[in-house]
Amino acid sequence: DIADPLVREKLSEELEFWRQDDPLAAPTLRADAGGKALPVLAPQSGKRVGSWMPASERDVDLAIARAVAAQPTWDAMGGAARAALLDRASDLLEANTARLIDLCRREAGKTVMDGVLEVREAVDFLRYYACEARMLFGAPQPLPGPTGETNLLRLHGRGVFATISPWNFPLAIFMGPAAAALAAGNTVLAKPAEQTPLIAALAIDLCHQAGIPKDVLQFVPGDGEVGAALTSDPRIAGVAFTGSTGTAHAINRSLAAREGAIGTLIAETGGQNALIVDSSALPEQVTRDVIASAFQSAGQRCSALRVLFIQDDVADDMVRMIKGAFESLVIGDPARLETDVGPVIDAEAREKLQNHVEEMHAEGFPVWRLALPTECENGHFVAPTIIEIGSILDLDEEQFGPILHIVRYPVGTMRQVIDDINATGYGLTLGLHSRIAETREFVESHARVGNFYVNRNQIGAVVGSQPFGGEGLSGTGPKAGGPHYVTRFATERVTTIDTTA
Ligand code: TXE
Repeated sequence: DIADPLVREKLSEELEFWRQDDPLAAPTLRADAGGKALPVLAPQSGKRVGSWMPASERDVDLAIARAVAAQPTWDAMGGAARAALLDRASDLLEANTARLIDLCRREAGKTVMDGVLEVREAVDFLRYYACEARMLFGAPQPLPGPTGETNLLRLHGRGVFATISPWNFPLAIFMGPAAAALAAGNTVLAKPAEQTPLIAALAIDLCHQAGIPKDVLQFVPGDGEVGAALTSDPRIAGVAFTGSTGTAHAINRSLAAREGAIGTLIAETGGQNALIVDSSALPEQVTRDVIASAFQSAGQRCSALRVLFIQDDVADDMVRMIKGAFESLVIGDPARLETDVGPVIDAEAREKLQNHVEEMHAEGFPVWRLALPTECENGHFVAPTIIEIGSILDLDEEQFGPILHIVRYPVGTMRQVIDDINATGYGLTLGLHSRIAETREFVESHARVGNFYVNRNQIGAVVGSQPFGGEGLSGTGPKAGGPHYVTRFATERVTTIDTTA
C-alpha cells in the first residue's frame, strides 16, 4: 500500500540507487544489425536516459522468419508448459519492481505511484493469461456426436503475432497483449512505442531469463514505419494494437491490402470519456473521483475522464469543490512521492494540448489553469486545466493530457446527454454518480461504452475483475484482462473420428 508511510520510505530507499540520471549508468539498447543510435530523453528534464537503435528492414525480415520457424514447437508445447514460463516471467518482473518503476519514471515521466500500479498490472496480466493457457489449451473439449462419432475441439495459436504498443503504459500494455498471444501458442514480435524502448527491452530480457525462447518472443524496436513493415507482411497472422484510432485504421487497411491469409486485428484505441453527475451524487466522492480520473498519470490514460457532465442545479457547488481540490494538485518531478501530476510524454504532445487550450480560450470558453512551478521549465509539462464548454460535441478529438472539460446539463435531459456521448462515436469508459436506480438503469441500457462505472473512479483495467476495452472508435474488443481475450489470439480446430469404423 503506497499510502502507508513505512512502505513509502522503503520504496524511496530502494529507488535511491536508480535516481541518478547519470548518462554513463544509462542503458543502451542495440538491435541486431545496422542503424543509427537514437537518444531516449526523460520527459521531465530533457536529460538523456539511454539510447536505442530501431530495427532495420533486414532485422524485421529475419525476426519474422525466426518467429515463423519457432511457432509450431511453441504451439505444440501445450498450455501448461507455456503457463509455467509465463509464471516464471511474472515472478522475475515482480522481483525487479524497483528497476522497472524507475525506468517508468525516467523514460515515460511516470510518478512512483503510477509506476507501482504499472508493474502490478503487468505482473497480473502475465499470471492471468498463464492461468488461461492452463485452462483453455490443455485437454481437447469433446462435443456431442449425434451420429456416433467423436468430436474434439482444440485451440491452437494462429501463428506469428505482432504486438504494437503505446508509450502511456510502456510495461503493462507492452507485456499484456504479448503474454496473451504467447499463452495461446503464437510466437510474438513485440514492438514498443518509439518513446519508450528501454523499459520494454528490460521486460523482454526478463522474459528470456525466465526461459521463454528468444525466437518465440522477439523485441522489435522502431517507430510507425517498423510497425507498418510488420503489419504489411503476410507472414504475420495477427496484430494486437493499442494506440490512436487513426493508426488502428491504418493497420486495418494494411492487413486488408495483403495477399495471403486474412489477418486478425485486436485494437484498443482512444476515447472521449464522460462522467455524469446528478443532484443525488455525493459531492466529496465526485470530487475525489474526478480529480483522480482526469489528472492522475497527467491524464494520459485511455480510461481518463475528459468531459464531466453536471446537472445544472448542483453545478455551482460541485464545480467549486472540484476546483478547490484541483488547486491543491502537486505538479513536478515524478521522482518525488508527493507529486500528483508529472510531465506529458514529449514536446509534440505538449504542443497539441497547449494549442487546444488556447483555441478553446480564443473561442470564449472559460478556462482555469494551474501555474507551473519553475522546476517544470526544462520538461514537457502541461498545466492541469479545466475548461467549461457547451457540449461534448464542441470537441473534435481526444485530448490526451491533464485537461478536464465541464458541461452543465438541465434537469430532465439525460437522454440528450447520452445521445451526445454516443454521437462522439467513441465508446470506452463512462462514469455515473447517482443514487437513483432508474437513472443508472437508463444510462446502462442506452450508453454504448465498454466500461461503465457507477459511483466510483473510472480508472481502467483491473485484471480478472474489471476487464477493459471499448467499442466503436475505441476498439474491437475483446476486453484485456477478461475471460474472452486469450481465445481471440487462438484458432479452433475440430477433429472428428468415426468410432463405428
Ligand atoms: O499513438 P500512435 P501516439 C492516443 C492519444 C494520443 C494519440 C497519439 O489520443 O494523443 O493516440 O499517440 C505505432 N503501423 N493514444 O502517436 O501513433 C507506434 O510506433 C503500425 C491512446 O503515440 O497510434 C506506436 O508503437 N504501427 C492510447 C503505436 O503504434 C504504427 C495510448 C502507437 O502509436 C503505425 C496512446 C503504423 N502505420 C495513445 N504508426 C490508449 N488507448 O491507451 C504508428 N505505429
